[in-house]
Amino acid sequence: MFDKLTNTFSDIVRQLSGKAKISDKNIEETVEQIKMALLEADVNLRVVRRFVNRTAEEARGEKILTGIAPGQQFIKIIHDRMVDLLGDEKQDLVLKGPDTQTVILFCGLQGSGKTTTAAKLALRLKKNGRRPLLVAADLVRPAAVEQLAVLGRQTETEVWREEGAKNPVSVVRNALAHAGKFQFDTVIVDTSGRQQIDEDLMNELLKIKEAARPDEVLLVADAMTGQNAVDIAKAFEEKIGLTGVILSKFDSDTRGGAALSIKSICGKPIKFAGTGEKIEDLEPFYPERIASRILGMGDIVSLVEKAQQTINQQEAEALQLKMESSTFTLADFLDQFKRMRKMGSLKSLLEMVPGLSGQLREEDINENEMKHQEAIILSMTPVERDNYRIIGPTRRKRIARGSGTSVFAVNQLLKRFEKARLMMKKAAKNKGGVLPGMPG
Ligand SMILES: Nc1nc2c(ncn2[C@@H]2O[C@H](COP(=O)(O)OP(=O)(O)O)[C@@H](O)[C@H]2O)c(=O)[nH]1
Ligand SMILES: [Mg+2]
Repeated sequence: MFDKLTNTFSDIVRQLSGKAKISDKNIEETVEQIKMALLEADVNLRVVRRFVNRTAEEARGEKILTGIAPGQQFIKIIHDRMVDLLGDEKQDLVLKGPDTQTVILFCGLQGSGKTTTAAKLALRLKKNGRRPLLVAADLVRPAAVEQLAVLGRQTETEVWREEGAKNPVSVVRNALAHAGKFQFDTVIVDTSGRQQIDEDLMNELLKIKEAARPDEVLLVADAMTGQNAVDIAKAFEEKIGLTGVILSKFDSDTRGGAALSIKSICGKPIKFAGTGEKIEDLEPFYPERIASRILGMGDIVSLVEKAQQTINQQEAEALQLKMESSTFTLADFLDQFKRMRKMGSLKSLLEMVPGLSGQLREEDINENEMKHQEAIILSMTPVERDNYRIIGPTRRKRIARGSGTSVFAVNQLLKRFEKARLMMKKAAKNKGGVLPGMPG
């Protein structure tokens, strides 16, 4: 799933991540690439349009954060839009307390995976300490009841079945009574499907729904059918009313369009994804994780997030001004060290920046050394911090002693500071992003 999409997005991410400047032309070109990729992945046209429009709009309006490469900020925007598309937050099932029954109704077309998924969910709930009862209410397909019985044995879940029954509504009523009497806390109803959506199916489902008063109405949609799955979801939502979707066959080699369109088109969240034929193959659907996977770039996103949390916008702007007017002092340098620390371990931070870690010498990512450098600056007087040029040999000796380091270390720090100053001046000129406090 998503292989091709991931390839395209990885390319886009690679192109953007190094960019020190994002022009309107970059934005146009990128959203055009995204558009093509999404359409090719069979994402609904309306969804694609909305996606690229919002992404471009946000990218144009974004304030450039000092300390973060604009390219990376743009990637973060794409990522966030993608998370939105997939459903924002992970949606849990509504599960009620132990003294009452939670009823979960499964629906969907024939072969979409209802029966298998019902059993998978029962197994999952059992592992979470619940006591589910499976109900065989598919009386249309001859072997359906037997199929559920087999799955019930496999998952050690009791199955409510009625030999020779004709009316699924009465089967469901009896099952509910049984569940109440024997303290099952979750009742999972498997229903029949059809080759395609028809009146009979919808009427039967509506009757079952009326009798079961379900807490969850889950549509099992086959991811392999792409756009068709989206249309089906929309139809079921309109006729029956859903609380969520389970996307089955997520393990298949499909283009992912269904996953990316369903939430926007039918308005209901994907709650689980079926990831294989085995009974354990059901996973909660995490929009965040899947978006990162599609973009192949979870690391950049967490980097930008971390920086956004840490760098106060005002601070950043003040710094930008300083960089531009080259009044960047040792005191600012010290601030930057502190900020880096706040952002977490320097090493882990740098490892998240593609292409950067390789360029750094070991001494640059030595955190111990960073502490020494902080100590050196702390041993300077405010006047010295303001104007590094006055720090001659005598002062260097004093600072070395005060900070418990050596004159050599003080010399090195000053050299590095000069280099950083230079680099920042350059970066400020083209509004480029350098990591705050990155010694050259
Ligand atoms: N690979 C894969 N196959 C699945 C998945 N879910 C269901 N299937 C298969 O799809 C077929 C139809 O499933 P079934 O539960 O009988 O569908 P139903 O007619 O909707 O009840 C079966 O062969 C299942 O093994 C899944 O997540 N991945
Ligand atoms: Mg079935």
